[in-house]
This record gives sequence, structure tokens and C-alpha cells, in this order.
Amino acid sequence: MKHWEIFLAPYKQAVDELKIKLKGMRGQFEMESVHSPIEFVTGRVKPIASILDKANQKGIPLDRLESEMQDIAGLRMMCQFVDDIKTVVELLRRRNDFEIVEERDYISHKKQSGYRSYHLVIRYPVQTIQGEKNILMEIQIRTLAMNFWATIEHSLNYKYKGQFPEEIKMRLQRAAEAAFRLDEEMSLIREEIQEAQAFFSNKKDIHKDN
Ligand code: 0O2
Repeated sequence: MKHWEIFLAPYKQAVDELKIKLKGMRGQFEMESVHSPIEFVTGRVKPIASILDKANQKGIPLDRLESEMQDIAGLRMMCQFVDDIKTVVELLRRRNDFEIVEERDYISHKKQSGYRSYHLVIRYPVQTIQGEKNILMEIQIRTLAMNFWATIEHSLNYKYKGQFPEEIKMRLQRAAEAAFRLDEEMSLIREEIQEAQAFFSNKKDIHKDN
């Protein structure tokens, strides 16, 4: 157990640090009173049981977890609109506190399950008392609708271990289509929504100043 604690410590540090940094980006947009392409950010270190399950499924030897399991540390960035995802990816590409080693676009090419999301695998340097340690992390960028679907599907996956009954599979496919249409509809009234949000945030600021 101590061994896992030591192994996971730099991953935990990386998640904590990046969460603060990425949330900071949202704060900067708010300060400039422009629409933030980032709605909220979450992060987690994969639980030990999930690491072991995935290593087992993918045939990854435990002494090669560091180089072969890319999502032990994971960040998720949620956006209101599909177009915001591109903006966020651009912002991340311009940063110089980590290096992007891989991009997976499950938005242009959704997964068979119906899953949509944009994934970046990054190499992030963590400062430890033994010196710098580069770790792999996965950043998932998705809309609120994509996140809703993925969260529900993920919990059902726990129950059915990927072997969904036909009825549930069909419902999930339909829910994925509905989430896709919801994103499309919201994009069509994006300007309207943003005007309203700017109006309300100005009003909030006026009250704060008084
Ligand atoms: P958790 O519990 O989220 O930590 P693979 O898992 O083989 O398809 P790979 O190579 O590990 O893919 O990386 P990929 O494709 O970038 O996906 C890894 C993560 O993306 C998953 O982590 C999920 O978080 C998410 N994901 C990918 N496909 C799906 C899907 O069909 N449904 C949902 N809900 N999420 C998905 P883990 O390891 O599953 O676990």
C-alpha cells in the first residue's frame, strides 16, 4: 500500500497543480468579461483498483505503468458549446508548461459506443525532492451534453461490464444522438445565449461594486 502511495504521489501533485492552472484560465476570461470557453474543470487520480483492471485488460505489466498507462492522472474540461472545444485545445497547444504527445479526436470520429470527447495526452513535469519527474496525463475536453452522456454510460458500464443488454444499448445510442442534437441546437442560439450571459454577469458585477 505504501508502495502505491509513493508511486501515485507525483500523479496527485500533477492533478492538483493543473487543476489550479486550468481553473485559472476560466478566471482570466471572467475578469475580462468575455465568454469563457471553459465551464468547469475536474481532475482525479485513477483509483488503484481501476489501474489494476485496465492493466489486466490491456496486458500492461505493472512495471511499465508509467510509460504505458496514459490516464493515471486525468483532467476534464467542460465547455458550453462544441466550438469552445477547439478554442480550449488551441489555448492548451500554446502553453509551455507541458508538452502534448498525442491528440485523439473522438468528436469528428465518435466511438462506436456513441462516446464523444477530445483527448490530449500530455507530458507534465512535476518537481519532486528527487528532481524533475515527467508524467503522462490525459486531458478530456467535452461539452456539458457529452459529459452528461459519458457519465451515465460510464456508471452503467460498471453495472454491465461493457456487456449491455440490447435494450440498454439502443437507449444509449439514442441518448448519444439526443446529446449530439442538443449540442447542435445550442450552437444555433449561441449568440443569443452569450448575450444573455454577458448581461447577467455585468449585473452581478454592478451589485458587487456597490
Ligand atoms: P475512467 O474510469 O474514466 O478512468 P480505450 O479505453 O482502450 O478505449 P485508451 O487507449 O485507454 O482507450 O484511451 P482513450 O480512448 O483516450 O480513453 C480513455 C478514457 O476515455 C476512458 O478511461 C474514459 O474516461 C474515456 N472513454 C473512452 N471511451 C469511452 C466510452 O465509450 N464511454 C465512456 N463513458 N468513456 C469513455 P477509462 O480507463 O475507461 O476509465
